[in-house]
Amino acid sequence: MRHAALILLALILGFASFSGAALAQTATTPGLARPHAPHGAKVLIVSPKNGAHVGQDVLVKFGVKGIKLAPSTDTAANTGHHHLLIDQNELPPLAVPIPNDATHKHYGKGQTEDTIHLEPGDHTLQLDFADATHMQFSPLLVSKRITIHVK
Ligand SMILES: [Cu+2]
Repeated sequence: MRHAALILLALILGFASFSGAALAQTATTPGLARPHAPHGAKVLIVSPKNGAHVGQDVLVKFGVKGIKLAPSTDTAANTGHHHLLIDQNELPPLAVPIPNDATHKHYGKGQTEDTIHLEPGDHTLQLDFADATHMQFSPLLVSKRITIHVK
């Protein structure tokens, strides 16, 4: 009897925390949802290589596997475009579109490379793949964050 009461209590508490979490999620989710990444999809910086010494004009080549590269006008599922994060220690917030500025560059035409200009010194580069609404995938489709040395 006592055992059954404990089980009932556990069920009630479990339900309460579940609905609490659902409420919290509703409160923080804006209009846009994160797209689901296909299993095995991958994003990588083809060049430059991590640790490379380069000039101030750097040709960055973007790679993607297992998901279709498309312009941001294409809203089909399992498509997206590259974003290059420059000198960012953290990814942009996941609940909103990736910001569009000099250190969060969007390649909404479906580009596969760009030449960027950097000041001398060390810089980091990371690719962050996102859908037509610039929302990051779940799970994330990001490259390794590489460091390059600009002469
Ligand atoms: Cu974008």
